[in-house]
Amino acid sequence: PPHTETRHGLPVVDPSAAPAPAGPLVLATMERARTYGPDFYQRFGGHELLFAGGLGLVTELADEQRFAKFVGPALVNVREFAGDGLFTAFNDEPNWAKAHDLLMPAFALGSMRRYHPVMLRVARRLLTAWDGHAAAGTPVDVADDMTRMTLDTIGLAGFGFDFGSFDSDRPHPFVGAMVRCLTWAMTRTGRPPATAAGAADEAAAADTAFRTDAAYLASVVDEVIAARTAAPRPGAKDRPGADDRSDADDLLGLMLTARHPSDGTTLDVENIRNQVITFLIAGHETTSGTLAFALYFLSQHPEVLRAVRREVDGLWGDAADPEPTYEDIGRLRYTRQVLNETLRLWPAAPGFARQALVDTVIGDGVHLHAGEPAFVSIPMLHRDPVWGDNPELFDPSRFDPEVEAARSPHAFKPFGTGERACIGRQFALHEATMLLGMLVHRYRLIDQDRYTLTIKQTLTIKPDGFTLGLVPRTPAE
Ligand code: MNH
Repeated sequence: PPHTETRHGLPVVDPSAAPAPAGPLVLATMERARTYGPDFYQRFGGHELLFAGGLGLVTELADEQRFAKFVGPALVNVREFAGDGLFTAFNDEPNWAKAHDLLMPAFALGSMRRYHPVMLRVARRLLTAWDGHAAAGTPVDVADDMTRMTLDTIGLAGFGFDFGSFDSDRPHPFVGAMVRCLTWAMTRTGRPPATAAGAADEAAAADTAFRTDAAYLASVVDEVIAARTAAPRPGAKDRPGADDRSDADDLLGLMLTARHPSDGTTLDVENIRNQVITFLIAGHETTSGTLAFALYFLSQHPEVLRAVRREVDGLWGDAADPEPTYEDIGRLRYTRQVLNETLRLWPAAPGFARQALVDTVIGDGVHLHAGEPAFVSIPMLHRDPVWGDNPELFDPSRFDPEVEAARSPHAFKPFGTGERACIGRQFALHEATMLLGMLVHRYRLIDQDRYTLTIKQTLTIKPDGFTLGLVPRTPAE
């Protein structure tokens, strides 16, 4: 590594001396880790933040006795539109534990049985759209269509609300407003000082645009809640946006009616609004990115694609329109390994932050004082030497059960860690495994533009400008 100052034996990277490479933040962090090593400090203004990407430090940061989630500057910015929703709540905010307890049952593995029919219904919307492209010989914009699918799925499965994303050539306006809000949250903290020429005006304009977008997101939330709480009246199911499901044990039903055993109260109105916005965003944005990356990897790895085909053909044979059952999804083991390997190389949410609860020492003499944050770079953790000497190679056999069992459980953290880890993991994996299986069963995926992977980052990452050609397949092919 280049000569630098050190702190507790780790390099201190000073952006004024070594400017961040241009491009997405996640790539800049990876580039730094390749230059200075997986663990380093980065100077920001007057302080230094630890970036951890090696298995040793990350294992210690995962210790819930000494560390907890840190709601850092970017998430504090997200609080401007998601408030004390689960993802952005502070650890000691009572609404976090309350909502966590009330909503956990909706995410237990068994609950996926309930969501399965809705997920299948939305997956079929995507197939219908893609059949049209296959017939017309036009390519599909992969990330856009994955976003349509996952947004409609969380809307219908969680809230009985239909975004109808496949009825339009443009993504639902919710998506654009959300992407701009997330980008605002990510970039707000690193803005040039207001004294720089034009900077104050630019910042004010960005904030005004943000307020407009945030108000729009809030209006969608109102619509979602109103569609449920408005007194049922004849023809209610014909209202735009309203779905015809009347049972109330989905996410929104729990939010509105479940009472916490400790004090018998439900979530308060403001918190429900924050949870709805949180789940509409967290429930689709990362799953769609993961699916888009998985299709990219499949298009580049014919031998892996063949293995997925063998698996889905074994279940569905040459059925023109298979009807995947809930149990089928658990049988798609190799398909799930493909998703895990995708999440290893390009974890859609590429980092999370931890905070020391006590003065402590990690690794080889790295002191952290109580309250001090550290940022975990998931893509670097997922390229640690524990993954072998060719970590860039896409190889789903890394997740063969016996291989996985022999590896540290801390080597793979695409869903974060500890009690603040992702609540929607089973939901995402069920939805994504089913869709990937159905797509591979139905189409040959043609990389007709010889796509080179480029990453686009909002807070989460996606392949940018990735398109595929589709040819209907007969399962013998
Ligand atoms: Mn999800 C937290 C990644 C799908 C809802 N999610 C997290 C965290 C990561 C994450 C990482 C922890 C962040 C942190 O420590 O600051 N989530 C993912 C990925 C996928 C995903 C990679 C898909 C693939 N997440 C989903 C889905 C839902 C969801 C689907 C909802 C249906 N996630 C959440 C919520 C939290 C979260 C809610 C916050 C949980 C908490 O803090 O209690």
